[in-house]
Amino acid sequence: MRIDRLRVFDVNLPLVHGFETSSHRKTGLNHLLVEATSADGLVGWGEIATPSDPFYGSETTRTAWAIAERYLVPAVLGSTWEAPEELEAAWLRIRGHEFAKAGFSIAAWDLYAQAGHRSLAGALGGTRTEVVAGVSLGIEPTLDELLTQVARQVDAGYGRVKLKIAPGWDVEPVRAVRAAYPDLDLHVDANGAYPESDESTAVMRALDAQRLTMIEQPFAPRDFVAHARLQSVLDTPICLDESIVDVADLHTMLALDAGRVLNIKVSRMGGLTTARRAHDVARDAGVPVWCGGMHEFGVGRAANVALSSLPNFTLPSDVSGSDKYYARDVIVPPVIARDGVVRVPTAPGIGHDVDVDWVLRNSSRTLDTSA
Ligand code: OSB
Ligand code: MG
Repeated sequence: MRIDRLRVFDVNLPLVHGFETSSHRKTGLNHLLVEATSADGLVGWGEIATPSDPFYGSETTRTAWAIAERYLVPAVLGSTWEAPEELEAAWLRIRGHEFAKAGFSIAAWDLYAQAGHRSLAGALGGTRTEVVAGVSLGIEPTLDELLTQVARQVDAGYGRVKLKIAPGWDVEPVRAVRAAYPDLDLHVDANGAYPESDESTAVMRALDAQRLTMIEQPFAPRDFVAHARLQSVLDTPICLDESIVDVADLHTMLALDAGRVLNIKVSRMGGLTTARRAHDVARDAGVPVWCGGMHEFGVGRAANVALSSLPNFTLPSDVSGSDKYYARDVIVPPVIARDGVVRVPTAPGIGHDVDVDWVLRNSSRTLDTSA
């Protein structure tokens, strides 16, 4: 395989419903789409689903664009490879910038699957024909508005709901949702917003009594020891998200018992190869995983669906239907969830067509490079 042409599109789409986390609120997303054309005319797609601001991780849309233009496009263009991990070796010496790398990794995997006449899920080793989707709900201005959002998603058929929490918006909203839905598969995500303190421990113990499936990333990403100390006094599993950017981080989590569930994000782990490796390591350690989302457009969302078809993705993934986020997605058909379940495509590659006209109409700039 050789990639002879790369295009990177700087795409903006408005969100159907604004989303607030512990760090900030957003009403639209600005992701980069990567189109890779092989020497024999196959076209693969990837997505760089970085937030615009460096509040989730250190990357931004602008840093991703700069790294893509200066390092990743030159590394990828014209190089010859058999399997995606060989192509990824071309950027091994670039430290960090996992979201930027993930966009090129997904495009390479899409090409690789198409060349083998296989679905992306099949190429990755996926075994499920459908995956269970959950929704992630942001912080709402009032409890009533939160309950309205939960009701909307439960009525739409989703059986798992994750609530964003932050200091001042935690025990009370969780109790309210739990009281209204005693049997709902419910969990919380703090995005690292809590300091390690007696007060935070008291909040987490109160949440521990709410029968949550997990408490995601309560403390700062690099603070594995704080997570281990908290896990030792909680029954509810801690799930790590931001803390785990490579397989070494996962080994640290396992060695310290700093978490008992892993959220695998293709973007955060620098692409599908590392994401799959993390799945295997977690499986061997008996740690369940699920696929987290970054509000991906359809290209990244389709990659998440394919990854979620691997056997150890035993918890619902953030692969809700495109319509939860976007009035019109960049792929045709969009990702569709019925009764909270998404079918895994069987067509070659990501299994959806990219609506290039819609991509172009929503792009503020395009990088177009040929070998
Ligand atoms: O922590 O999972 C997170 C979105 C932006 C930044 C961080 C996170 C999220 C989500 C999105 O929760 C979930 C989704 O894509 O449905
Ligand atoms: Mg998270």
